[in-house]
Amino acid sequence: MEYNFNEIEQKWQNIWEKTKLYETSKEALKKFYLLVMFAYPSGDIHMGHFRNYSVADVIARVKLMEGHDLLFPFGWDAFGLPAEGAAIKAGISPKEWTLNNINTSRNTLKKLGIAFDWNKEVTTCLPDYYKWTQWMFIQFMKAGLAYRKKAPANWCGTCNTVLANEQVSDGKCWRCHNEVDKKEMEQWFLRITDYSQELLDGLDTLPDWPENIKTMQKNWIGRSDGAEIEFPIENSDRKLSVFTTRPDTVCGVTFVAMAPEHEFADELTKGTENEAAAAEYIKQSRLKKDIDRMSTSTEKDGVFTGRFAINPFTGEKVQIWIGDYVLASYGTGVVMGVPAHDERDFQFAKKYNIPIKVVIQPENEKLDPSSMREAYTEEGIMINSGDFDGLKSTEGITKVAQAAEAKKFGRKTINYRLRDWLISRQRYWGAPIPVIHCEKCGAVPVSERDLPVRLPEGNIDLIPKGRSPLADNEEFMKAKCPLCGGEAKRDPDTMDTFMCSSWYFLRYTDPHNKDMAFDKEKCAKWMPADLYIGGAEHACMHLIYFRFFQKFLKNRGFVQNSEPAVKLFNHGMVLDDKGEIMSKSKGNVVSPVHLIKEHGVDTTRLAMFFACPSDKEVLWSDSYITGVKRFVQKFWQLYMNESPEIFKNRNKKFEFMEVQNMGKEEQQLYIAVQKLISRVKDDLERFQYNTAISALMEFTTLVSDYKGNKEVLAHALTQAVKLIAPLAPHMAEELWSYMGYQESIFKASWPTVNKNAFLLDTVTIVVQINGKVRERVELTQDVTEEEMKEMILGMENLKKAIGDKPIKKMITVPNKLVNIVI
Ligand code: ANZ
Ligand code: ZN
Ligand code: ZN
Repeated sequence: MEYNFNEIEQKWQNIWEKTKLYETSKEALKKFYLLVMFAYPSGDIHMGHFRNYSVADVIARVKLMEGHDLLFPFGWDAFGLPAEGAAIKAGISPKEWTLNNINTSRNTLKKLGIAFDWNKEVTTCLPDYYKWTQWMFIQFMKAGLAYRKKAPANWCGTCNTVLANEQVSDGKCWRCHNEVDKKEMEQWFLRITDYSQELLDGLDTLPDWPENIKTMQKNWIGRSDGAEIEFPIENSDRKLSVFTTRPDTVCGVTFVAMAPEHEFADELTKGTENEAAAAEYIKQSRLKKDIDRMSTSTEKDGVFTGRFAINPFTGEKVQIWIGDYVLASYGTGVVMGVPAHDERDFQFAKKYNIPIKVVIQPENEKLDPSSMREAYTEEGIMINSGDFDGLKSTEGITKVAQAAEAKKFGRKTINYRLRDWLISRQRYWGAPIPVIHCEKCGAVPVSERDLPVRLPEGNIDLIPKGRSPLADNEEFMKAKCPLCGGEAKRDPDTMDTFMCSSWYFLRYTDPHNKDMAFDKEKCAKWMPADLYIGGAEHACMHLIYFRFFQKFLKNRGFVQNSEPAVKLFNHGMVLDDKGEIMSKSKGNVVSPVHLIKEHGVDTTRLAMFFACPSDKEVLWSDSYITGVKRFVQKFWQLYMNESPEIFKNRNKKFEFMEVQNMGKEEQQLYIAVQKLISRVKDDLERFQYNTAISALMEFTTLVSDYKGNKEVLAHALTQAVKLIAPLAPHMAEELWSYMGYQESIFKASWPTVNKNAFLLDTVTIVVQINGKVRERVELTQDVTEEEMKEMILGMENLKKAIGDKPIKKMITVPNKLVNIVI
């Protein structure tokens, strides 16, 4: 009576499909929206996908058994560069390549038995989807949140396209890991910075998001509270405005430094003897990378402008420098240099012999500028600061900012590190930007009824040339201006694919709508997602962008919630047996397909779950299968050993009295079942599937040895099969039908614990006085230490034995022993 997974798994997958078991109900009365990050179809499904989607599948099945209306959809993040690479290499179109991969992957996912509602599938590269991505872009335009700007953009020469800031880490491209350069280009930006504060505030409303993700987002948004202070320029009516988080140090300013890109930089040096040197310096530093410019380890250099600024607080004259450690795009692009209290300023001053003036004194040390080795950046007491002397520096921050404001040469300000989102890509395989450029009217959005702007198919030369392949497609480029009707040109660029993935979860709620991106009511029924499962690598990209879209759409009245997902769970990665991340580009991908052929879906997924908790990395090795396979067979056998007859009375509920009066063996099994229910439920909720499986394994051994009556056995087996159902759905269905049920086990109710049974779960506790055994007491398991002490000290013969001698201490070993020292 072997568990014949081949036949059984196929059989149930067919039945599930035929009975539409996973089709989302229309009611959404007790809704649960389970969202998994959709997939990039780069080939077939690999172990990483298999793990993530199976982890989610367990929750989906629990939710079904809890009686929820479940929305558990899937889709494809189908635009993007790899399709172009493959197309150039293999000579098939990006569309064909992508759709082939989608078909293969979908088939595999179906074989893996994941409970997706395939009716809800979305594919971002198809016109019925990208039409609405374009519509989204137009909404941003209408709201004034999409704008065009010529700006130095992050340029990846390998991918031949620009990148958003979020897509560059440590100066490298997120996709190909090659170094990123700068290139001046006209680009579309979305004004995500308008949402900096909302994006930050929202994080505080998400207690069920992992702390590390929230911290990463906070740092990425990077709010800095500080002040702007204006320094008049000597012999000029202009002023240099600086942004500082330390206004308390303003009297220690000994120079002002501006970014080489600053608009005054050229002008300031005109006619001074430093003009030529400054011009050369400006040219050189524009070539440098931001990452090198910002780093504290590289040497800071700069050039003196020959000009001076006046410190508005002290009237002191300070040199104006151009220094490329000052970034043009942050704050005002100018810093007040306080060498005594800022490390970069310190290094700069040392290098160029600029004076150092101490204005913050530590409590028990006297700083001497001539012997300082590094800046003193901590708090302290203000000195050399006129009226502010004696104040704590922390108070000084506010006081100085207030004073600047009162005297009208400054104000409190908040700066964010977050930059606007650059969304133009000079690539073919993306959603065309729905804009027409007219010489008379400028950049005009395509009218909504003309959407989608279709991506041309057929003969497109994809070999990268540094501009969009669409730019050379005359037929595509030619357009009529929607405003004046004149000859005009389309925007040749496509949108960052992160645009497509920023709203797919909304489309799932109404995926077939031809007239709208989604119906507001339908969306409101399901949103927000109750649980979002996906990788942590998206912390500062997708997971910020999708929150931004949601907030924007909320402000425009299209959605009701301001956060898209209530709870976020990051699953761990699957690594190969050498500890490397499995990825197609590394060529170390293990396919789940051969595993399920050989061992079945249920065994493979149990093995994967059993390896470790779902948020941890798993080093995959086929050896995990062996142990689990034995367990599956043993579990199966428990049921096969019994005739289906014993399940006749399977729905029996046991009253407390009945349990109390059972034989010892029956009672033990009954209590073990209750414990199992409580443990498995708890473990699954915390994504600790591994310990849930151990509990089921222990339980299986217990039942194998059980020789008591069949009524309690039937109860035990009925509960156990329900508990294993989310983890091993095919086997559970087969056993359920063996037990005589007509309907799917996923329509059965999720077990509840009979907690009363725990009252019968006693242990014998040995009570000692000064190390000598005096008494044995029966107590219910797991009473607290306090309860245990109280009960024991209340016992008559122990009271007598202790008499009036004071108790020095009580040593307790839970569920075993109490020693009273008198
Ligand atoms: C004077 C000062 C004195 C500063 C001191 C710090 C310590 P965060 O916290 O990251 O916002 N800064 C301002 N604009 C800059 C720019 N465009 N490029 C490079 N650095 C810039 O950092 C704010 C601090 O970074 C500001 O406060 C400024 O230096 C510098 F004892 O002003 B501070
Ligand atoms: Zn790249
Ligand atoms: Zn026009």
